[in-house]
Amino acid sequence: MTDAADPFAFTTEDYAAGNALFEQRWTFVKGVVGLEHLPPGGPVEIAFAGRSNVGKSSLINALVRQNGLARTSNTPGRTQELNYFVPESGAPFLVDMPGYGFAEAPKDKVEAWTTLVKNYLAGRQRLARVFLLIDARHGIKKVDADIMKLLDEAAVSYQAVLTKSDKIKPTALDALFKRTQATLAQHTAAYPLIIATSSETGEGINDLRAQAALVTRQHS
Ligand SMILES: Nc1nc2c(ncn2[C@@H]2O[C@H](COP(=O)(O)OP(=O)(O)O)[C@@H](O)[C@H]2O)c(=O)[nH]1
Ligand SMILES: [Mg+2]
Repeated sequence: MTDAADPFAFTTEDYAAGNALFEQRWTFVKGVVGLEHLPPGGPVEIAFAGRSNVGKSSLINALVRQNGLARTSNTPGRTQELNYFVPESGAPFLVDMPGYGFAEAPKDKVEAWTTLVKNYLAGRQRLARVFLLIDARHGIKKVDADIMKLLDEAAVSYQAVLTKSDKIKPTALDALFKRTQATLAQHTAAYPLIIATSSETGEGINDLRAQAALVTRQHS
């Protein structure tokens, strides 16, 4: 997916750092229901954002090789907190977020966790990168575009991560890749590299590990 001429290509060292980061034992720190409960400033944070059911929790489990660390579900809207995970080394925090764009839960609940997500994303000083998960079958939706706008305005670096790549044909994935690239080029805070992943097959997981390690190093 990347070649030697690509300034965003990962090096052997990046992959090694990614492996080392995720070979450690990761643990759950806490679930946060309101901004006042956020851990006080500390390690750099990397957040996993995206629509309900896009595969946020599954991706975290794939990265840490610990099924069940982050709770996954077939029922959209199950995660209603910011869930913090930490490796033995103490950094970074990975933050599993409630999904947005899920309309079937009670309205007041949806509003509460949408507010939490937005306030966290726009106002968290230690937040170094948002992995913005996009379902490879669906592409960028209006709710994603709204979040991208919010992140642009808050100048928070975000990076598109395509999920469930095992569910579509390579040609379709290629087309989505190009479409997503064109869209991201118009967004000021979007990091240019897109990573396609599958928590089922492991595609892109080592790239994402390398990326997380790079972000952590750059912000520590
Ligand atoms: N085929 C496939 N299914 C996935 C993948 N990632 C997640 N899923 C499924 O999608 C559903 C939602 O996943 P989950 O991680 O709970 O999504 P979240 O709501 O964004 O945290 C679950 O049934 C997962 O098994 C993937 O890479 N490939
Ligand atoms: Mg989840």
